[in-house]
Amino acid sequence: MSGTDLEPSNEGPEEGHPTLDFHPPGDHGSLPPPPAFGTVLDAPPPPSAPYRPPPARRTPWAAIGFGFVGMAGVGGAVAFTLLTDPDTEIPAPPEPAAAVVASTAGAPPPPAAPETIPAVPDLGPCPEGMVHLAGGKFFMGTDRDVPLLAAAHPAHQVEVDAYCIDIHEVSVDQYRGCSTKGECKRAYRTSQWPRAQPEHTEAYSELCNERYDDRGQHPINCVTWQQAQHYCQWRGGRLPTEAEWEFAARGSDGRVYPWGDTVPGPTHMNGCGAECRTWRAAKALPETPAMLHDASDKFPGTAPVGSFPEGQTQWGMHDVAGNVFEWTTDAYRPYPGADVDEPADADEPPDPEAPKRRVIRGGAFNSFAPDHADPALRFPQDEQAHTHGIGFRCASGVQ
Ligand SMILES: [Ca+2]
Repeated sequence: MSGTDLEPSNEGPEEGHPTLDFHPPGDHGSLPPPPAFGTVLDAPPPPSAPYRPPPARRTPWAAIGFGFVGMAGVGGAVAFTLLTDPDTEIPAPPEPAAAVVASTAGAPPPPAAPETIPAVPDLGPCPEGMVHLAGGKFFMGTDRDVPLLAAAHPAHQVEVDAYCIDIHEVSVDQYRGCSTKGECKRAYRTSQWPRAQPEHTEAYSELCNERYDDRGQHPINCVTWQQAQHYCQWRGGRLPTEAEWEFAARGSDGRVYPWGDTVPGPTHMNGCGAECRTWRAAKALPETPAMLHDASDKFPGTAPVGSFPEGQTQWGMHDVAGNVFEWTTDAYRPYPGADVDEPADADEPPDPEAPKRRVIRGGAFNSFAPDHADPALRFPQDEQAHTHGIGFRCASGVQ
């Protein structure tokens, strides 16, 4: 994942909980740190990284009148219900993808998930910049016997209702549209997380995009869960639930990656390729234990959103895998039947005011293994953390 986060802890993986030994963006005790912005890199920006502006606005955000509290409550309740509904014994095949998307605008259904042909986002009844998903059933999580995915065990059937979700990760310019008006707190210029070492914090803070004036189209990062949630509320929405995020990334057809079954390459996502190793060497950092691929994706740090069109989802969402991890609204809770010894932050804590760990999804620019691109990947991160490897996208109910 992001070089900093999904790296194993300094102590190494603990037996029985291999997945949870990886920390979300911010930790870099032993693994490949993410490329830093502002650093002289060996590779120039990719030529084919044009930011594709969202389709024509159909419905103004303000007109949605979406009540965050109500929606969050419903979404949370739905997610909780789904996550506590042990359907692990239902090995039935997922519902056909056709049941997922439906356009109320009469537009034709999206293409059958071609892996290289960019999909045309279906706005449906959603605001500008968001795609409409009609909802459907899918198997959330995975049964793949991969340590990195242990927290995503087991796969269990979940059904989500219709919702809208951002086509792109929220950009620096978009976030500043709120923070410069005093409506949102400015993003941090330092990267911080619970187990961050001082020397790491200093190095990785270079990656906080708020520091730069020429990163407007890059994803905003170094924001806490509350900052992300507040921004989405300001727009009239909320952060997506885990179930909504994974459904949007994978759909119902059981594909392995957001774009299909093709193993991640340098044109699918902003992950950790050769450019990652070069950057680390230039920083005199420990060599990354692995690379997503041997080629360079040309971005040792974040890339402008929408720079990897081949990696978009069947419904036209970009950067679901890679670039930055994304906050979801849910507090961490092991899936029913999961063999992990982790507390469920979704449960009522002894101290109601105590910060919870929220689930982050999607991997980041320092993701060094194909499994990081599996939509089932999930990590708990302290909601007060603000790291270089975590950004977000917003969701909302359908008007
Ligand atoms: Ca992402």
